[in-house]
Amino acid sequence: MNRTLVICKPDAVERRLVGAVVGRLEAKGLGLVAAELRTIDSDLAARHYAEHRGKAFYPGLIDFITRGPSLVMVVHGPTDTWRAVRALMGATDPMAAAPGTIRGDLATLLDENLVHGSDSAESAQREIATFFPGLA
Ligand code: 3AN
Repeated sequence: MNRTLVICKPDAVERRLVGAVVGRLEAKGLGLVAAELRTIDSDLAARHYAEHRGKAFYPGLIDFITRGPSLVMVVHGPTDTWRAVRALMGATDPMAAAPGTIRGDLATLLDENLVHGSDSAESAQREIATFFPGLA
């Protein structure tokens, strides 16, 4: 799978870090296929985060991702693009994320960790279809 879904979440837009995130993807050599500034509604958020439903942090996660615009993107690369994006993002918890990664360099909070990237080829395919049905 040479495409993956990336979201610069509302905290990235609020903190004016969208350019830094896109810059890191582009500096790596990945390209944009689609990009849209969009406020994710609660239906779409529930579909996207279905795997976390029922967890203690789920309501906060939905409130957060819907609180303002996100930059939703499809990114392409030579192969396994999702893997390259995950490496650039760093660990889910920014305090554990390695320096040099987006989260390691630019974030501190687990629930405001700037970016989302699909975590497998299957997730990439599903998430691209969810956010950009015309591209699937
Ligand atoms: P990632 O964003 O690295 O793919 P996921 O899919 O496990 O991580 O989690 C989605 C989002 O849910 C995370 N970005 C984070 O904001 C939130 N999250 C995950 N685990 C926790 C947790 N234990 N406590 C609070 N928020 C969490």
